[in-house]
Amino acid sequence: MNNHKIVFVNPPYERIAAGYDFVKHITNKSPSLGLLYLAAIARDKGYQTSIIESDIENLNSHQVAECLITENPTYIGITLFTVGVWQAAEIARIVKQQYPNIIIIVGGPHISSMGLETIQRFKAFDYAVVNEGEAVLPALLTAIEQNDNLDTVNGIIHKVNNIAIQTPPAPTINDLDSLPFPAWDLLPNFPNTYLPAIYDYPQGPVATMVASRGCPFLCKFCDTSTFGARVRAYTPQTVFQMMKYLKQQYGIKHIQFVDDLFLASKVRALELCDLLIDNKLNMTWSCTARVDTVKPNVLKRMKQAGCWEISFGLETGSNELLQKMEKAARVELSEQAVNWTSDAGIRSKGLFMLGYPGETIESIKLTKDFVRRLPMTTMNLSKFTPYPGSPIYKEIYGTNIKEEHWEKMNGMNFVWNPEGFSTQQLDREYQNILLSFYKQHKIMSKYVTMSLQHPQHLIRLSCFIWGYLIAKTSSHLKGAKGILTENTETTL
Ligand code: B12
Ligand code: SF4
Repeated sequence: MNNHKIVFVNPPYERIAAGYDFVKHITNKSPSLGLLYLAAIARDKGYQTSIIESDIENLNSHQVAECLITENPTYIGITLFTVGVWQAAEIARIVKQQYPNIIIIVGGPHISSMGLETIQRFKAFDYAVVNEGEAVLPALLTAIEQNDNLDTVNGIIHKVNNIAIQTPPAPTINDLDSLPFPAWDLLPNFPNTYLPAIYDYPQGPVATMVASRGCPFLCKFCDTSTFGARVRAYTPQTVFQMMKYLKQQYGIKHIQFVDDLFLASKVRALELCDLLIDNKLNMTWSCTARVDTVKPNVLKRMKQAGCWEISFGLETGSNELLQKMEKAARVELSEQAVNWTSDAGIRSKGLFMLGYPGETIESIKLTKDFVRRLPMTTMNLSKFTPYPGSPIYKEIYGTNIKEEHWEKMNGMNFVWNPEGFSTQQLDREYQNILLSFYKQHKIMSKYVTMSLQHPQHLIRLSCFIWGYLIAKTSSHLKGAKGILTENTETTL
């Protein structure tokens, strides 16, 4: 053990849009897996390590700063999604006011795409780690402690005379099996308070895992900067061992794989299925998949191995828009994949997007028809957001950093509108698409059945309905005709 303390922070951020408070009862409460890996590495290197999960622990930025001031660690490591940058900067500012010598290091998806601009802009962030952190963070800490030349540490951003300087990228980690297991034991109240969205698992407790990193595709709305294009994977044996560990150590019953491309290799996926079946692990799990990677024989085996739900990035019912997004999939292929999944007895969750450049009244209509045709159990609709790091960001904003939009970049706000649409119009269509799916009799009865099967779901569902009714009434009283948003200006 060395004398240094490091506290990792997942900062608070607005998960939802104004007027949608009730949604928090059904949203995902997953911890930052990235911080769990980094905490495990730091602990192995002898650092005293802890984690603050601000939202899940219900802490605002001032409360997080207070905890950090009480702890007074040598280092603070903050993970940054674009949506969390401002609040993280506020935490860093308050901490630095009290203890200017605490070293604040940031990393995460936002830094992998916009690190240099962010470090230059926010003075309280001392260093940044770009892309994967497991090898670079210890190298940075050693260099700081030994007063080495920081230019020799690849994959970081540091400051010289207040000018941010980025060193060449560090190599990606090839052998995922060499990493320690994420430090779930450092999470406050794990696993009980880390539940995903209400209907995303049959039975808790739940944990998230990755079986691979990286994605070679370039869908224009997607930010793949952290892990890059090369897919690297755990061996199926290690994935199995990790699942078994979670079950034995914490009683985890359901795993959510959050890889970009869980089915990148069918051989690996089938090998994992065989291990799960042969060893009767008896856990359920869910994953994401591209529609062009599923086949009936693989789906059948996945079902036998406990696969409960697959999330597909279906995006829209318009082939023209899919083409504009540079998605390889087409509507017909998506339909086939969801049908095969349903035939195999696995639930499908469709991930859709509204307001992508080129969206028209016609494409919205195609999406409404499409969602009603598909045998999905759940659909998520996000409001198109040009995230830094996505190819579309550069097309829309060029090299501008557009920081005033960052706090709204959670998929629940329209920060950019396609030609011919006001935000209010898009918000109305947003509700219409969701309602055209969820108001179907077959879907409502599925949800009633699921709620009756799991009392935990029933409690959260009641909170959601109660909140929804209050929000809807208040929206009517304010003259917004039931549109659940307080932010009706057109933001361009
Ligand atoms: C699981 C997941 C979630 C989960 C959990 C989020 C969480 N707190 O980690 C949930 C469902 C809650 C979620 C929500 C959102 N997500 Co999300 N999510 C993912 C997903 C699929 C995997 C993340 C993951 O666990 N990766 C594995 C771990 C090991 O990697 P990691 O966390 O990035 O950490 C590594 C490095 O980034 C770095 N690092 C990270 N933090 C730090 C800190 C320090 C100090 C250092 C040194 C290094 C470092 O080192 C880590 C280890 O190598 C990614 C896609 C992807 N491929 O990453 C999208 C992704 C991160 N999500 C994204 C977005 C936009 C969101 C939302 C904002 C909106 C939305 N529509 O979903 C919301 C809400 C924001 C939030 N913070 O919760 C974008 C982020 C883009 C951006 N620039 O902000 C991504 C990249 C998707 C995409 N391709 O566009 N998400
Ligand atoms: S949407 Fe999926 S397939 Fe497309 S680039 Fe992102 S992670 Fe890869």
